[in-house]
Amino acid sequence: MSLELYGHPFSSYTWKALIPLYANETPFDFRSLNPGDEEQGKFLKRVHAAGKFPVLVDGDRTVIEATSIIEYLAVHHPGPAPLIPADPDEAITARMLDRVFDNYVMANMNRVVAAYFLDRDNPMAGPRETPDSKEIQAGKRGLRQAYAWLERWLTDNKLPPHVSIVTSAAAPSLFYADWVERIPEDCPRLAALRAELLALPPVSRCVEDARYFRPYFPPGAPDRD
Ligand SMILES: N[C@@H](CCC(=O)N[C@@H](CS)C(=O)NCC(=O)O)C(=O)O
Repeated sequence: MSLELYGHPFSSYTWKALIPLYANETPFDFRSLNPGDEEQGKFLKRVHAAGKFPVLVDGDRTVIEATSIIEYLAVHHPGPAPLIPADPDEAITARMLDRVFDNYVMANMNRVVAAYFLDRDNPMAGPRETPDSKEIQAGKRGLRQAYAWLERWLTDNKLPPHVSIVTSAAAPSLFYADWVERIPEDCPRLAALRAELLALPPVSRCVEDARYFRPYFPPGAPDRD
């Protein structure tokens, strides 16, 4: 039975699971979720601890959380792209960066986006009349702090040269984060990394498949990328 990935083409965490699947040309069926679909909502509430996506189903095994999905693919559906470095010490660094991109880039980007929703935890509740400017400023401040840390890290270190858990976390988080708070000129290495990531075929495939949904980006999508 083929793998199934439940997600949405415009969702950053869905990209995080799609990038390793595309990079390794792993056969799978994409189950695109429709926001507001009651049946799908029930499914997500049943299988995910917070009703979120992506969700990977492999026969009778269900895996939630994008990081764990990548770990699962590395073990059970390996391919030419070594998603987790074989060297245990390099693997620690890869997992550390995965946490940095999720917790400080993706989370702060999402904080800004959520400031446009009536209920920050429920995008389906609709838009606020006026976005929460305190939340927007806090998210942007967090992004600038994360950018500065990443720039310093990239000055002294190199990323794994292949598509890995780091690429999968970095590409969607930097793609959308730069839309809400532009990577500043004093972070040239980080800006270059974002451009390199967007040029990778598995990443550009996600970008293209999501293009249609850009008008729905709550803070407004810029006319680039
Ligand atoms: N920690 C989760 C986060 C997943 C997540 O936040 N997914 C978003 C889409 S990008 C979602 O499900 N949003 C809908 C909702 O929260 O109801 C992961 O790593 O997979």
